Amino acid sequence: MANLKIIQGGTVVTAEGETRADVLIEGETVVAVGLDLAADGAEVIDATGAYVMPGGIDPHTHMELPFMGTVASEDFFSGTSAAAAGGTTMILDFVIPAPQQRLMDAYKQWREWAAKSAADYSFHVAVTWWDQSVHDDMGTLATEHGVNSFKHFMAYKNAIMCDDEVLVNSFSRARDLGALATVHAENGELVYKLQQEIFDKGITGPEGHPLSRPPEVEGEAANRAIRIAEVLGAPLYLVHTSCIDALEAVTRARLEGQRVFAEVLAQHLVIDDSHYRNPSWEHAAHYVMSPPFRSKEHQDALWRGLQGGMLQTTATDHCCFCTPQKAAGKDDFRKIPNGTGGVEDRMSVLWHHGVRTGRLTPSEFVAVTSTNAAKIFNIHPRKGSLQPGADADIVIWDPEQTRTISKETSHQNVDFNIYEGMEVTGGAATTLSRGNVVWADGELRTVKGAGKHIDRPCFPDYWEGQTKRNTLAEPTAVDRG
Ligand code: URQ
Ligand code: ZN
Ligand code: ZN
Repeated sequence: MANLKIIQGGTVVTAEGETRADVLIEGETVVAVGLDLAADGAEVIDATGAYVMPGGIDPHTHMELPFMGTVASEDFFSGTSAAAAGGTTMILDFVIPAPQQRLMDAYKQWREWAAKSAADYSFHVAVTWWDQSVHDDMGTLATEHGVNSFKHFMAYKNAIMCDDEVLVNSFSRARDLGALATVHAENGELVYKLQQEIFDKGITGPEGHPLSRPPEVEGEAANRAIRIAEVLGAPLYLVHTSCIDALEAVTRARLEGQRVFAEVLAQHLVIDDSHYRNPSWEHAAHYVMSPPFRSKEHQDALWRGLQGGMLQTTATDHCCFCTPQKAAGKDDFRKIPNGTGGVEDRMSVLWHHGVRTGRLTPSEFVAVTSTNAAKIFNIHPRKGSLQPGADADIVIWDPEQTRTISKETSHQNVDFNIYEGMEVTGGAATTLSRGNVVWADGELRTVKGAGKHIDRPCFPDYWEGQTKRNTLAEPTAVDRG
């Protein structure tokens, strides 16, 4: 038998429940989960006193993203390595074509960048403009390259922002392909106008950023995207839902049976907007991301949304810019590259603030950090599960491991940590990527290029149950003789 490993003595936790069991791995694949497994000659990995869970899936990262005149400081190797140190074994990143750039050309570029990844990855592809070639490339990507999700930025006017015409064309195309439309929901026209007004008032520092993107701006876009998707019968996924206004739009739609999914970032659950008024410009600038951090009542609502199933996935939107890069906006907050890190800390932050507070059970933790994303993006049970036949992407989770998050001890390639000083209990003791140990004993053992691209098939049959707008009876012509 090929190289056998057995993870012994742990409590296996999946989205379905938890049980004392061992996990037998042959090569890159889980072959058995249970007790008294035949494991002659297997390497034993001791998990006594620990949980054994599917490795985390982060459905929203931006490694080495060219953005706002610079390039994110985390690349695909360092980013997937930092992820492994935190228990995450797969990322879903984004191909973001420039307007007028062929989607296929951008896709090939990102595939080249991602080849250095240490663990598995896949890509959402952004639609940032529209013509027949975009329509055609979406088809090629969906049928030949395992892309089943297409992203739309409703923010970032004069850059990658989609207007309603693009949304309508692209949502329809995604629906017809059996692919999922996803959105960054902020009204980019309102942001642009508010930025101008705030800057003209002489507010040039990072405190101007949240003022130009209030929750209403996200709520409007979330509702608009949801309504467009409803009329077209297109399933929809909202990334980084950050506020009550957007959560209410998602909740209304889901309660009416519309197929809408929503994601929340770990940082939006535990960090508030007070950082924007920090006396240090650099400190405040490192919290400039979009949507911005919100006041406390929004965090409480997001936790309730996560607990109540209105938010299904957690992510990080890991998009790092070092202090000198952030300084591009020293005199104008509109020029501060938007983005924060967190790919290494997501799972510990969610365990500490979610499971240890009683908000989430360990099974719910697995669902929102791994399994739900695998199901929504159609790679379950290969990913996001621990059943025989699954990839052996596994984290041995030490529920008592306590650490203080700091840029000094972080493996992320960025000179700031948004969770700096936060003490968290619960962390990855050992992480395996397709059966290979990539993190153990506090040491990274990642190998550049060992990660694989994961194809995500479309959902042809998925769309049959789509809700159409109730008033949209089947259109018929009038016979006027
Ligand atoms: O908007 C995004 O998701 C990318 C450009 C990362 N930056 C951010 O501020 N969220
Ligand atoms: Zn975004
Ligand atoms: Zn993003």
